[in-house]
Amino acid sequence: MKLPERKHLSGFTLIELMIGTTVVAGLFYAIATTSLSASNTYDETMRRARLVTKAHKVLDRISDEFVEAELTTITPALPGVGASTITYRVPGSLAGSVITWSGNRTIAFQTDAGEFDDGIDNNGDGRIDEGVVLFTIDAGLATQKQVTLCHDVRSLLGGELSNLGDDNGNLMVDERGLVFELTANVLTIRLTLEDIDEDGNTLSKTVQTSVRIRN
Ligand SMILES: [Ca+2]
Ligand SMILES: [Ca+2]
Ligand SMILES: [Ca+2]
Ligand SMILES: [Ca+2]
Repeated sequence: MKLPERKHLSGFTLIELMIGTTVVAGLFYAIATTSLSASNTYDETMRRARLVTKAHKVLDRISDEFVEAELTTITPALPGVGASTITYRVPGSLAGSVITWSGNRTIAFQTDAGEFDDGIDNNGDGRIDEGVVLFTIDAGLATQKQVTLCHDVRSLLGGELSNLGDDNGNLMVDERGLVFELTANVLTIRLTLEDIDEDGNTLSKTVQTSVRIRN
């Protein structure tokens, strides 16, 4: 008696199923990784844009001060010397033909609250020796007023390391994240801001502008 032939079953073998599952899982992984990478790139681009916008707003505010400032009152006045503090005066009232000048004004890098210039993150915000841009009106007088124009200023200008050398090639050694440089009647202002995301990644951007001082 002839046994009935075994009917061939269509479908997948176990090995085929395993291979198929692996391929699909790999595809999902590739898609997820690509999406995550694109998302991270987008986030970083947005962070950079926000940091640059913030830095330019501060530079615009500082530049406004020097539209009125008198060249001869600006210190430091030595060409090619960068400083993290600048002092100047602006015209006050006019009595007859005599101009009364304002008290001294200063714009300066100052180490942020709770932070010390010691190479350590004292205030636990993830930044080391970070500073603020401090604007002072009537410096040293009873009428003195101070306004913080910006936080998150990097301890040193972009590309600079604390090593007694000029790492970024601008002829200044270990310069601060805020630098003023006066050459003839052109004032150049450089500012480096830094941002830290929730994973502790640091991002910094440096912007600069130049202002022609009237003389
Ligand atoms: Ca800090
Ligand atoms: Ca510190
Ligand atoms: Ca250096
Ligand atoms: Ca330098």
